[in-house]
Amino acid sequence: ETLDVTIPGKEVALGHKHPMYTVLDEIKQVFLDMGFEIMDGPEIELESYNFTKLNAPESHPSRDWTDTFYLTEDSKILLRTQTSPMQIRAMEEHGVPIRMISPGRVYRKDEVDATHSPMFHQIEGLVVDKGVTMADLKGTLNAVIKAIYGANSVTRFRPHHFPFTEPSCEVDIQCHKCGGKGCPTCKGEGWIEVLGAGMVHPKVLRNCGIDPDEYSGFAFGMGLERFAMGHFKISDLRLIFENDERFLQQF
Ligand code: 2NL
Repeated sequence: ETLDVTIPGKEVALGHKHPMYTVLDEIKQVFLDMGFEIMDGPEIELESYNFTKLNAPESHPSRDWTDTFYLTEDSKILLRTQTSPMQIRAMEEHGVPIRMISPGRVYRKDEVDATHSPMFHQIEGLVVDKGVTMADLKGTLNAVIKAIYGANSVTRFRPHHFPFTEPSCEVDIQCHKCGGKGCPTCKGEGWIEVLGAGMVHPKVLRNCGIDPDEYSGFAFGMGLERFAMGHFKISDLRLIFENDERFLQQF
């Protein structure tokens, strides 16, 4: 065990832990208890790992220079827009079976406002083994959500589309404030979106040297700031990054 002295400000002052670390540590523990490994990797990535191997077509809008921070003129090197490239590496290097999560910073060219930042944090997860089905996806994510949001939480799985999973879904929890009737907390919806998920696309498995006729898997992703904001009732995302002592001392 070594101490990484380059990790800044985990304990911002005696007795104060940054809210992002509180939620990160809590979510990591839930997955560790379920037998997942935690893996992290580079924030500077290759275009092939961030997009191509994930089945993002050449024309996909997220590849545009107005959406993604490219570091070279030829658009081959970029700041990762999600932590999935780490999961591609896990499949290629670690091999099957896999149960892992990859938390970390990701970058997108978004204007700063109360709910957007060009740098934010994500946790993605990946399970690959023989015979993994949508039932495993639902069972695992329901268990995770109950561990994080409480045993009484009610979930809803809605069909969605991602290039890297098929089928894909988004997962909502019923608003704990109004019980689904609609209120300011859920913006009148009755439901709050918490994560995106799906069965790993056979092309993505094949791109990583895994035979989709033998193995299947599910993957998911969630934004950590959004979770922290809901957990601590933080109204403006900018507060999380500004390091104002009056904010930090509340945790
Ligand atoms: C979201 C949705 C998602 C994934 C991430 C993934 C990774 C690999 C293969 C397939 Cl290597 N999928 N990741 C899958 C579905 C959803 O994130 O809303 N994120 C904030």
